[in-house]
Amino acid sequence: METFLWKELLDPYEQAVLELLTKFNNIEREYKKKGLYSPIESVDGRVKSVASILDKMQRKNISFEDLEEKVEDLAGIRIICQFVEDIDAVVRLISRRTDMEIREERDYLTRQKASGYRSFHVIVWYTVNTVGGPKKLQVEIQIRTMAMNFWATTEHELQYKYKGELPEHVTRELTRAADAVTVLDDVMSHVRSEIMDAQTQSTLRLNLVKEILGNIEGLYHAENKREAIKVQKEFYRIYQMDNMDELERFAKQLDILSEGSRAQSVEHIVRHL
Ligand code: 0O2
Repeated sequence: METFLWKELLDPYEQAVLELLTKFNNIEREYKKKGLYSPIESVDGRVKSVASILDKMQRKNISFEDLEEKVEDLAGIRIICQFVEDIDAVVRLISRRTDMEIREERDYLTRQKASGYRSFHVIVWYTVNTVGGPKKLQVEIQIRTMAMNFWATTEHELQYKYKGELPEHVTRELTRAADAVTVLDDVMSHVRSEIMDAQTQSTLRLNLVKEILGNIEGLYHAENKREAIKVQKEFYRIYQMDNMDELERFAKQLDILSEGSRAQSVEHIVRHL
């Protein structure tokens, strides 16, 4: 039998995971920068270990020739959401992208697995550009809530501990826990709009503070040090009031002041040309 070059096979998958992690993290950042609620809470990714690939090949009777086609999760991305509703938003987001093409969707939310497992899987085609040219490969994206992830991680560990032969009492407890997860996600859905509101407010506040600090720094560099120190003192006072309206009013006034200061700087430069 020929030597099987695992590293050669898995390197493009490693690249795909790294690229997709960056892309999904950027989506999250973009939402937050705009002061919007992000349906993506966190992202994780991995290339399947050789041991786990071999196990799956054996379990499903997959040959080395069929490996890349039939083991669809050589590259795996896991997207964690806060609420069940966000899962749908993430799937829609993926379907609109031009850099990945959905091959298959597996809905284990409406069709929960017998184990109690709930998650939404999307298998996508994704192209990586390697030094050897472009390579189109499959990536499995698992999308689930934090509660579903807690259950799946625990169950996975227990499966490992008991080598896939879970004792009856453990299976029973896992079923109870899976039901509790469904209830928890359902309850959380009811407070979703309130939590989303709180998060949007907090992001808006963070962005506003960033803008204010940027303007104060601008004033300082525009030869207006004394003014900048005065404004900064006033900012600390307003900040302590913990009142968003006051903070917004202050930011608007500072904007006007900064505009004026910028105009003066330009005038100053023009005069000295
Ligand atoms: P690992 O270690 O996570 O890579 P199957 O035939 O059900 O085993 P299939 O047909 O490859 O799996 O596709 P499916 O059902 O979409 O499952 C792919 C992955 O989903 C699994 O990969 C798990 O990560 C996760 N998953 C599926 N079912 C369960 C479950 O009952 N419990 C937990 N904890 N995870 C599950 P692997 O290769 O099995 O494992």
